Amino acid sequence: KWTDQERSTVRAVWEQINIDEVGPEALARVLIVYPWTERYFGSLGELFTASAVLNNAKVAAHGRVVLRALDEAVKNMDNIEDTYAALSQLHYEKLHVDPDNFRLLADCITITVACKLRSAMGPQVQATWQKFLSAVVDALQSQYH
Ligand code: ZNH
Repeated sequence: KWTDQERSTVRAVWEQINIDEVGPEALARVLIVYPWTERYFGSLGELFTASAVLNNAKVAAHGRVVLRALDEAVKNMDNIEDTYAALSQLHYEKLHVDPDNFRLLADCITITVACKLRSAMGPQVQATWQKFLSAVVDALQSQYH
């Protein structure tokens, strides 16, 4: 389902991503733009303002966890669904995350990456990257029923 071109594009984008930067920034962005996502992070503290979100160490730490998990998908592009089966189940059964939020976060990841790669992320690269994240989103939803 992936062409060689798509595989190498996803790998090339991934190699340029600094997890410690993109993870915290993307998660902060989703919390700022879609404030209702805060409800899942009751333990994060008081995220009332953008600067509170951006300066929250737990947001940063969790952002890194989420981005690190993407590495698994990059390494298992042909089997993303199985790779994330347990993670999907966790979000469904235990965390009760509304699955619509996965796409919101995926979009925030793309925006954050685009802001860093700039011209290196042309339309073709962006389309392939979004197709990849779309497969990730589908996989995270796979155990919802
Ligand atoms: Zn999530 C958790 C991944 C999205 C919410 N996550 C988590 C983890 C991981 C993840 C890896 C850890 C697990 C364990 O510990 O075992 N996520 C992820 C990914 C994604 C996501 C990859 C996409 C892309 N999440 C999400 C969203 C949300 C969430 C969208 C909401 C809104 N998560 C969450 C929570 C948690 C998690 C709440 C838990 C945290 C703590 O720490 O507690």
